Amino acid sequence: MIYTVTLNTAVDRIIYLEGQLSRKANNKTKSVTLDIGGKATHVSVALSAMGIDNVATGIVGGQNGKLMVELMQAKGVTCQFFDQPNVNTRESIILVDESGQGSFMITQKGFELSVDSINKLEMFLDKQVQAEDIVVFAGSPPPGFSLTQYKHLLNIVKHKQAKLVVDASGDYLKSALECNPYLVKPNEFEFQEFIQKECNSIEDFIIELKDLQTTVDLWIVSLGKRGSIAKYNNEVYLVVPPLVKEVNETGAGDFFVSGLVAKIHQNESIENILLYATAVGASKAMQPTSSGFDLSEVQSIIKQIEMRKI
Ligand code: TA6
Repeated sequence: MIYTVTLNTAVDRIIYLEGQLSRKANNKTKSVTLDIGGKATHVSVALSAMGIDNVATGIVGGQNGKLMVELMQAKGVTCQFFDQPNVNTRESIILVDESGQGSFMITQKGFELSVDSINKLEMFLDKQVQAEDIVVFAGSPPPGFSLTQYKHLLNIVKHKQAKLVVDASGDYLKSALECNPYLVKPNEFEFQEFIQKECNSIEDFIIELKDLQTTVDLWIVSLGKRGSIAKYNNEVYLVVPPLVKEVNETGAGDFFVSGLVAKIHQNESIENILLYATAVGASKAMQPTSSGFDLSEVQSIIKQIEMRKI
């Protein structure tokens, strides 16, 4: 089974604007829509659309939490979220203008998890997760969630001999690495923060990733529309997607992770894992919403991807 864990759930308020967003101007909205936010939630949405069984878990609260779960269930996701009383799942604001230059994302911090919520989640993972399952932790943990608590949660999964997939940044990424994850996927900014060096070109990223001493099976640095660099079994791959018409790239990284997880689950080759994930991520960027992607686009995008071992 695949489990996805979102510690800091969110509802995305996507605001579509007329023209290009500019300062000191009256920026007019065209329309506003609410969609599923948070990161691991998107992984579940994509896996369910691919027909791959999975369970989405995490902590929700209030009206926003209820809405997020309803939106996920409407997309066929099996949800096992724990409801925390007297709090509301946060809202993330996504601004999409007509400049064709990508979206703006503004996120709230979210609510602190109660001891009761954390216990429920820990007990759930401890009871359900079995050897060879895949468990995905993606997104920023909520305020007050300590590194010790984070590691404790990850170690529950690790002790079950399940595959741990982590999409986190900063100190949470460092803590995750102490739990021997199977896969980590920092983006270019998170990776530079991690290595504490600036990378000014794709070659710089390749050099740094090649030099990295790591016990992680699959390290991937995502570079947005420039693609990604992956290190697997000491081999390094550069994967470059075709230029697609980017409408709203919010969540493209989450959908990329879903493609990785789907093909890891199906025991595919590393090449197929990377090609599929890249196409799913690119397909997401072509959609206006946070949780939309078109499976029928994936095969044609795969044919246009350039991938080479370096
Ligand atoms: O990757 C996009 C997204 O999942 C949005 O839907 C938004 O809710 C946000 O990321 C949450 O990110 P965070 O790192 O704050 O958990």
